[in-house]
Amino acid sequence: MIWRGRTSSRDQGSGIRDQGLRVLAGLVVLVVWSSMLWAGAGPVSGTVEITNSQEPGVKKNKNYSGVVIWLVPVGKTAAAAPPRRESMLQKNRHFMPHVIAIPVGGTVDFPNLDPIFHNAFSNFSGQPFDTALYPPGTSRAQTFKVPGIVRVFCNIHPTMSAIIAVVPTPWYAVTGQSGKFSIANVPAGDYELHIFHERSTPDVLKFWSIRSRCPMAGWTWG
Ligand SMILES: [Cu+2]
Repeated sequence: MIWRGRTSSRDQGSGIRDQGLRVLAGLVVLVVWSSMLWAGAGPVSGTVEITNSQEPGVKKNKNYSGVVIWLVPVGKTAAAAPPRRESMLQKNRHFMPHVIAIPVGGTVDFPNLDPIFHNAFSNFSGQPFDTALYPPGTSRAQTFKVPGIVRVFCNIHPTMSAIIAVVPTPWYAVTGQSGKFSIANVPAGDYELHIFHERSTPDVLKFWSIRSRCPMAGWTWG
C-alpha cells in the first residue's frame, strides 16, 4: 500500500529560522509499506522529496540526500540493536559522509585523512563531546549513549560540519541523492515514523512524526 503526504506552507508555522541558515521548508514523503503478508518481518521503503529549498544543489540537481528516517515501536521498547560502528572521515576539510545515523550505543570513528590537524566536537544539541585536536593519519572514536541529533563541528575549520542522528531503534535509513530509502526486516507492529533534515523547521519535523501499523492497514495521525 502506498501513502503520499505533503507539507504545505500552513504547516510551517511562523517560518522559524535556524541560526540564519536558509530554511528547508518542506518534505514530501512517499512511504511504501510492503503489502505482502509478512513472515514476521518485512521491508519498509519509500522516497523523500525536498521541497521549497533555496539550496541550489537541492533544487537544480534534485539532491534529496541526508534525510534520516527511523521507526520507533509504539507501546514497547525496540529490541536493543547490536552495537554498530560507523566511520565519518575528515577529508579535504569536510566530514564525509555529511549525515550518518547510528543506534544508541553505537560508536563513530573520525579518521583524519588530511595532512593537517582536525578535531570533532558537539556542544549544543544531542550528546556533547570533544575529541580535542589530533594529528594527520590518526583517528578518534566517540560512543553515543543518548538518542538525539548531534551536530558535529571542527573547532579550527568553521566550514566543517556534519550530522549524527543517534536513534533509539535498529530500524532507520538515510536517503541518498535520489531520496530513496529502504529499511529491512521491520517486524509487524505499530510504529511512529520519524524524519529529520538539518534544515527543516521544527514544525515540519513534528508534522512528520506519524504513526502507522506495519504492514500498513492505514495511516492515523497520532
Ligand atoms: Cu578541521
